[in-house]
Order: sequence, then C-alpha cells, then structure tokens
Amino acid sequence: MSTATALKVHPEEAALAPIPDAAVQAEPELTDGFHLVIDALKLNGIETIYGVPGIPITDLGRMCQAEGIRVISFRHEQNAGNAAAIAGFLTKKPGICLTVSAPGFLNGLTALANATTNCFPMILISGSSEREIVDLQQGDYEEMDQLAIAKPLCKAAFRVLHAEDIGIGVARAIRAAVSGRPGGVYLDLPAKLFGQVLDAAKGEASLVKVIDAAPEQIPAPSAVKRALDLLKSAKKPLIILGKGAAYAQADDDIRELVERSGIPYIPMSMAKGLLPDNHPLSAGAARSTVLKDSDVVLLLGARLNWLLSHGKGKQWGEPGSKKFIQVDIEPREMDSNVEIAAPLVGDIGSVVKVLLAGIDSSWPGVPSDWTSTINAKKEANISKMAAKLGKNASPMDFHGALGALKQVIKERPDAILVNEGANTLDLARGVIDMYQPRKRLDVGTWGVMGIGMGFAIAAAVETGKPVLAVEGDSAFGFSGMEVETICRYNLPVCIVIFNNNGIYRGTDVDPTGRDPGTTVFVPGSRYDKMMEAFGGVGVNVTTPDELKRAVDAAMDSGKPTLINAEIDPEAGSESGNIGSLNPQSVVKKKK
Ligand code: ADP
Ligand code: TPW
Ligand code: MG
Repeated sequence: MSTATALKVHPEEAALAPIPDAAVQAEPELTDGFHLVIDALKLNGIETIYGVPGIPITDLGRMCQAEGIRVISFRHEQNAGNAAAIAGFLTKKPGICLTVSAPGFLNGLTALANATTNCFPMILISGSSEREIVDLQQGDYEEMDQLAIAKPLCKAAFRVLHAEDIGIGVARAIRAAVSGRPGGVYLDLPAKLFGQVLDAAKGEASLVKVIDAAPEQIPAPSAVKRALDLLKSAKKPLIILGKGAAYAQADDDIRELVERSGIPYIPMSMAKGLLPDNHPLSAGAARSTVLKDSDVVLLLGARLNWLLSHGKGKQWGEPGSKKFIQVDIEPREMDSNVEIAAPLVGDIGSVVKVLLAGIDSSWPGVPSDWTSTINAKKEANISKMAAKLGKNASPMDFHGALGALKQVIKERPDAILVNEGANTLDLARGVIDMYQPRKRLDVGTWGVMGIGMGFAIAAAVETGKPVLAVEGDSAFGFSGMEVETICRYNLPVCIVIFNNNGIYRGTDVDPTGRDPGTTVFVPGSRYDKMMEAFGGVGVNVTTPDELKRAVDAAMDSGKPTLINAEIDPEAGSESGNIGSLNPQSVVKKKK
C-alpha cells in the first residue's frame, strides 16, 4: 500500500478524549477521494501535473507534490492546458491539467479543444460545484454544468460521483485520451468527492492500472498489398510526413522507409526533423513542385485539411492526376476530403513495419528523372534563400534574424524550438532546419496564438533539453505572464521576441486619427524588461550578430532569458503566408 492510502482517520476524533492505544490499533485504515485520485494517477505513471490552484483542488495539488508528483503551477489555466497537451504529444502519455471550477475550467477548455483538434492526448481535470445545486441552478459558488459544456469539445468526458469509482474514472480518461486517435478528455471531480472516506483496502482494490493503453493496430494484408501495389506503380511518388508520424515515435522505421524506398518526402511543420531537413530525400525546398507534379502520395499521419489545401485545387496540379495512400489510426479520416485509393488504417509504428517488409527485391525504385527534377528545384530555391539570410542589417528584417537562429539550431540540434506568430511563424518554419524528431512545436492545426509559454515550459520540464521559443510580439502577449513561471522553476528557456511593433506589421493607423491602428502596439516596447522583473536575463538586440550572441549565451547558461529582437515594422506581410484566407470587403464605403 502506498503512503497516500495509509491514512488513519477517526470519525469523531476532535470530540473525543485521548484514545487508548489499543483502540487506535483497532481502527480500520481509511483513505479518501484526494488520496485515491493521487494513487490512481501514480499507479498509471503520471509524474507531472500542470495547473492553477484554488477551490476545490488546492489541497489536491499540495498533496500531489507531497506524494512526489511534480506540480507546475501556472498563472493562467490556458497555458497550463497547453503545457499538458504538448507533454502528451512529447511523451505519448496523457498530459494532465488541473483547474478549479467554472472560470478556471473554461480557461483550460480552449487548450483541451486545441489538444483534441491536434490529436494530442490530454486530460483536463477540473473540480466542480455540488451537483444538487448545479442541476437545480440554485447559484452555487462557481456554478456551471461543466460536463455538458466540455462534451462537444473533446473526445470523451466523464464525471466521478463516488470515491470508489475514482480508479475506473481515471482509467477511462487515460484510455480515451491515448487509444485510437489521441485527443483531449475531460474528467469532472465534484468538490464533495475529495472528502469521501473509504476503507483503505477497498480503496486500493478499486484502483485500475491501464494495461496496453494504446494497443497496436495492424492493417489487413489485403490493404497493405493494395497500398504497396499502388506505390510500386508510381512514377513520381511522394511521402508526406505529418505530426501523427512524429507522435508515433517510430523514428527509425520511418527513416528506413524513406531511405530504402528512395521516395522524396516533405514534412508538415511539426514533423520537421523526423528525418533531418538537410536529408538528400527531403523535398521541403521544392514543396510546390512535388505537390503539383507527384502521381502517388503516401500520407503518413497527416490530414488533408486546409494545411494541404484539402488535397485538391491548383496546388495539387491537374484534377485526377493524383492517387493517395493514407496511413492513419482513425478510419473516418479516409475520404474526408478526396478519394483515398489505398487506405491503411492502423498505428504508424505497425503500418510502417509492414510496409518496410514489402520494400524488398521487388521494389522498382524511384525513376531518376523525378528525383533530378526535384533536386534542381531544391538547389535553386535554397540558393535564393541563402542570399536573404546572410544580411547583418539593422533594422533587422525577418530573414536576417532567422539566419542567425537557423545557425543556432544547426549547432544545437537537440534544442526544442517553439514557434508562434504570423510572419514569425511562417518564415521560421521555412528557414530553420530541424535535425531531430519532435523538436519543433508550434501552433498546429488551428494556427492558435498563445501556445508559446505553455509549450516551452512543458518541453523543458518533460525533456530537460534547452528550449528556444521564437515568438511574434503579438503571439507572445497571449501567454507572456508565464515568464514568471519560467523564472520560478528556473527553466532553460530562451524566448526571442520578433518585435515588429504589432500583428503582421507595426505600421497600421486609425484613419480617423483617434486611436492607435488595430494591429499595432506601443512602439519600441522592451519585452526584455519583463524577464528582468522576475530575476531572469533580459537582452535587447538590433542586429543578427547580436541576436546570435545573446541566444548562445542563454543556451550556454541555461538561465531563463528573454531577447527583444527589434524587427523593422515594415518587414512583415498581412497574415504571413496565409493572407489569401483573409476575406476582403468589396463594398466601397459611402461618403
Ligand atoms: P499535420 O498537421 O502535421 O499534417 P495532422 O494533425 O493533420 O498532422 O494529422 C495527424 C494525423 O495522425 C491524425 O489524423 C491522427 O489520427 C493521426 N495519428 C496520430 N497518431 C497516430 C498513430 N500513432 N498512428 C497512426 N495515425 C496517427
Ligand atoms: C487565439 C489571429 C494570427 S497571427 C496573430 C494573430 C493575432 C499574431 C501575429 O502577430 P505576431 O507575428 O505574433 O506579432 P508577426 O511576426 O506577423 O508580427 N487569436 C488566436 N489565434 C489567432 N490565430 C489569432 C487570434 C492571429
Ligand atoms: Mg509582430
């Protein structure tokens, strides 16, 4: 029995005179809801919780800490939730976010929904008010029907009403989060549950250790044959690696599949580094060519959503010119946007293994005119880009600053790069090469701003590696208060703010002259001072050389650092690379 369950409670302790020793011996050992939650999490290998304390979970956090679970306390639940979500992505174990009721729960909910959208396994555990009062809407403290609200925004939502069901509740939440397509799960724990007392032996027996939480799923041989036949028939094959492939942690087999088949590949943003970006078969620098001209495309853990233009349209060349093989754990992903000629439903680790078995002596290889077309395009694009990156000008533009950061990651390939913003995101994704799997963490499927500090904190906590967070000045503002958290836990996080005085650009004006333009911030802001306020290191830089020196110093020291990089306010473009998604008014305003 763990120390947590070995709690001795005498129901009338306070009212009684000292109890003779013999009577204490006879008392049954008791446990309660608090201890059972902690024991259930520990039994299932949960080592870290991200959250914000308050009624009714303050003591739960304290007791978790006392019991050896690491508790990282944040300044806002959304950041704690984002931390939990990315912890799930990095470890394949559900990341846990712990919040108070109604407002804290709602603050965490955006992160839960984002985790579900991105297929990150996460459990949001929120305390809640008394069921009887909530259901009659009698105005309890932080009253809200949280279970009903969470349900449409996550994979599964559960509530535990009886302490003896905590074990099952936690087990269900874990299995729902990590099995099949991973995602967010909500677990509702009403305040009353924590104080419910139970015989300790009965409590311990009620705990459930989840066995094989994400079972292997192997596709049928006929589906594998269909896919291999199609792949072998290709004249211009292409592999697209998505973040599902990064999540699967089948790194060696994925690399083997690419190298043995000789098929060129492009990585989606968070799949960068699965194979190093300077790999000879990377077609990242010839992306538009390969999307347009390929004939058979193998999707490995990547959805044909907006990020791939839904698999159709101009970007994909002539209609009907393409056949898709899709590997995904979620059967309903097949044919979601276009016809999938060869669906391979299973977990990526298992599927890649069976595909590899089929890349044998019968494998025809990849026609050399396809690879040489790609290589020519790549070389042209890479040398065009190199010219932009070498400038050491002041004021800096994005490319100048990114040239310096590209070099940092090249020299420190095990550092984790967190990235959000518009221009800051789109340009960094293209410029900064990644060399190792799961080292690039960004805004993902929704393009959501605000993941920065939560992701950076969890990346440092979960991996112990140095983190470089490259943040647009607007993007940073969504989670910026967590610099205090970074200092408090003394995490090796170096934040670089690309400070161009605003969203996209720092040049907007209010045509009436009354207020600042809607996309601009205080000119010349010094975000570095924020870090200094909490004992971290703040640096202001104006050239790429200064930037490189400051980042190197931060990474060498491991000290929490924020570098305010002054970027030309004129340098960016509206919405970065996705300006075309912006609706434009066609109506001229009447005078
Ligand atoms: P990207 O944004 O990088 O293109 P997406 O998030 O669109 O990636 O797609 C990831 C896909 O990977 C999802 O459809 C998800 O179901 C799938 N997936 C996640 N984990 C696994 C796994 N272990 N095996 C197979 N597919 C997975
Ligand atoms: C939760 C809309 C997309 S990008 C962005 C916003 C506000 C900020 C861009 O400015 P930044 O980058 O970060 O300074 P840069 O380099 O171009 O100047 N709210 C949420 N998510 C999104 N995506 C938005 C708003 C948006
Ligand atoms: Mg900006």
